[in-house]
Amino acid sequence: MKAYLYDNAPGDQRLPHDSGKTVDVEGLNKLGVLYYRFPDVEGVNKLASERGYRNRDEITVSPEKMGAVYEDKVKSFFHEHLHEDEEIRYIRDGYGYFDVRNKGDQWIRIHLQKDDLLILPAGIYHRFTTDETNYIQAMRLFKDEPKWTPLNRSEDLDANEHRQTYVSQYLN
Ligand code: KMT
Ligand code: NI
Repeated sequence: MKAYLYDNAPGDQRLPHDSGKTVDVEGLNKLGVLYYRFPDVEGVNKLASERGYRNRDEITVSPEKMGAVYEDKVKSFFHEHLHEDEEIRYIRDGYGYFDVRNKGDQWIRIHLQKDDLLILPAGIYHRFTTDETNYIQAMRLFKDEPKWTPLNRSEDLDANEHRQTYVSQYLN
């Protein structure tokens, strides 16, 4: 895992966009973003049972797996959104970027690789993209029914109760 401020330069979303300004794990934690490294799935099982995550699936994002819709999928994952639940991803193979908004509404880019596990709190604005390798395999953890509904950023959404809870807990 490596995290840094996004440079906002033009160019493909899959390029590193590294401003050179590093963000450490503590900086992520202040935003409610939790990072773990689990070399085997035992650690994930323990975390899942502690947090009440009873279900999981695996997704592969790559042109090989997705075919013609790959480019569209990658673009859609990159729309800024939030969820009303935590988003937990455990990387099984490959690489990907999760971008999250910080206190000043700047993007922090988090580069994940195999064995990294990331928890995004409910209500945080974020987006995802593959990197230049165009390949990631990830485990998605969920409590009951999969509920991935992305709510795209808008002024109206700032009034959402999950957003408000997040803001009052982490951005004040
Ligand atoms: C997300 O939340 O955008 C995704 O699930 C993308 C694939 S998981 C690496
Ligand atoms: Ni999401």
